[in-house]
Amino acid sequence: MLTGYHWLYVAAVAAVGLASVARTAFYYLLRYFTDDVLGSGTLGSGALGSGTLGSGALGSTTAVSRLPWVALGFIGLALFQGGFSFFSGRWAAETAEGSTRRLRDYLYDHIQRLSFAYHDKTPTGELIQRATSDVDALRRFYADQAIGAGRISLLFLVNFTALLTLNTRLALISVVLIPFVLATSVWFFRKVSQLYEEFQEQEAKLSTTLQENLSGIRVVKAFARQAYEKDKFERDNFERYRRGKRLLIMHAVYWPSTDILVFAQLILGYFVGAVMAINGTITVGTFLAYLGMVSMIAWPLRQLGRLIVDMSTGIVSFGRVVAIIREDREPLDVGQHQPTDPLRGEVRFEQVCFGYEGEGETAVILHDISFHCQPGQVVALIGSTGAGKTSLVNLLPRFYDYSSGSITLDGVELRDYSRRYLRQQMGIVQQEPFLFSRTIRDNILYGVGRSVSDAEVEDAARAAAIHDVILTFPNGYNTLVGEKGVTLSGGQKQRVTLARTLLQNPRILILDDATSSVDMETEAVIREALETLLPGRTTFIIAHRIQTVMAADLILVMDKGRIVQSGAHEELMATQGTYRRIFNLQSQIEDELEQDLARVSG
Ligand code: M5T
Ligand code: MG
Repeated sequence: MLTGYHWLYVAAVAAVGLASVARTAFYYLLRYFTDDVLGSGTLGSGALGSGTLGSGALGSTTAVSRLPWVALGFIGLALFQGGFSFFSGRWAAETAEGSTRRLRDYLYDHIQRLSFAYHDKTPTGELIQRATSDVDALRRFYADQAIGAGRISLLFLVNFTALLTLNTRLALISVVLIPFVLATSVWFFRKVSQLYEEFQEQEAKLSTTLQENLSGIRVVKAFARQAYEKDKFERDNFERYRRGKRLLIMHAVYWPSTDILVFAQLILGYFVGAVMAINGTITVGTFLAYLGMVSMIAWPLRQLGRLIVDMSTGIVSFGRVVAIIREDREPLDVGQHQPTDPLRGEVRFEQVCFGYEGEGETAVILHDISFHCQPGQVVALIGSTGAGKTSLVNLLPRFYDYSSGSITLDGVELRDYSRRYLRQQMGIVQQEPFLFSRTIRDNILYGVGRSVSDAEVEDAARAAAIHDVILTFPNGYNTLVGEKGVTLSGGQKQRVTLARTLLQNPRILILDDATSSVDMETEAVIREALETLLPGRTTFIIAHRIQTVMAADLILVMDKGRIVQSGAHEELMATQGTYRRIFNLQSQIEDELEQDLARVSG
């Protein structure tokens, strides 16, 4: 996670260590100043008293003449400490910000490379939460907690060593209760980890609710469900508050409970020290020095415990982020078959079965699908909703992989092609059109890997019967789509995505209900344009209108995941079955419509 920042981080910890050494040296200098320069000798000349700052060099001079040196020493140490603190802070910040920036970039890239199946089962809000809040917890971990823990550990080591040199027995007595402080910290660490995890889960749920309700705001309003959604949100939010409070209380309980231990530790030390001083085992000066020094190890240690507890958030978040990173990416470039010739577009399905991965058992959605189409043919799929038409065409670009049977493209098994190649060769207009909040031109140009002239963009738009509409927008092709620009109608959106796909000039064209929101007249215009564009490319058209599918070379009638009829229009009309029923139904409705129109105008 710190790749590339390891050494900077080590430097940051080292700098903070040097700064804390300088801090301790500061006290030594203070002692030297008090004992040897002022000559009061209050603290005696125990192990600490002399020698720290090479008193030899200063030894022969008078007390007054030493003053400037001591002053210089203080200034030097202050500069030393300040400088190293600064560098430590700077480097730690750079590590934290830099590595989390990279982590965020990586995470985004990783998320967009995960499979369709993963995205089907993972709520968007959950991913947003992990890519933002959890990454931020990691940043805090590196910027404050880890470095703080390093600093305090060093401080403890330096001061404890000093204490050992003062009086070993006293030093050991001063830390007997420390294991309990640490054990308490570990207990709190576990508790807080668990509570924090629950809190993050709830927060992710809340982001999911928020994200979903905002995307679906039109539905919420249309059904006047604001009150219901508000209650739902409030419930989720209250749960978040409850868990957040529990977490904070747990943090709050930490200080007083360790306070008791630390005070007990201090009092024990003071007591034993006092007894030793009274017995004459140690001098009063040493006792006084001890009083100062022991607090320098007890309080930081308690703070260390607190930092360990805080670090739990970073560690939990780390786990949450890693859980995403562990997910396998959808391999884009894996495929044994490296086609050299341009794709012809012959497609053969043989007894293909497929089901979406779900919790537990996978329900079969497509049963024994078999058909064959020559290069350049038009295959139409028609059938009731939920019959599996979208699922069938989704197998072609390998959005999902079929579970049994075989699909071949130009005679090669689909699994042997890389996904990237397939997706480059296939243009798909998806059933639910999606446009980005960019200009119309950018939306049409999306995914076109070559430089394209304006004329080409306009030709594609003309073929999709959207060119004239675009010209009526305030800025024509440069009009922004979405929240900051125009809102397109369903049919307009479909036609923009159609133009986008046509511009891609794919060898295999997949139109999933691409003209369902377009009126019949416009559809006829599109159909005409497509006819001039289609030659040479295999096309799959999913539609509900017979007129759209009539001209296809092969019509597949689907029902409940099976192909119930297949053939060309004339063949299907000649046999009793679903197709003829749909045809008769639709023509009947049209006839009635025409009669109605005739009556109105006549
Ligand atoms: C067929 C299920 C869906 C339905 C069946 C796209 C999709 C579908 N399904 C999933 O479980 N996950 C998915 O991502 O599969 O659905 P379809 O293939 O979308 O049917 P269709 O395209 O023929 O229907 P329509 O309404 O688009 O004409 O049971 O739950
Ligand atoms: Mg569909």
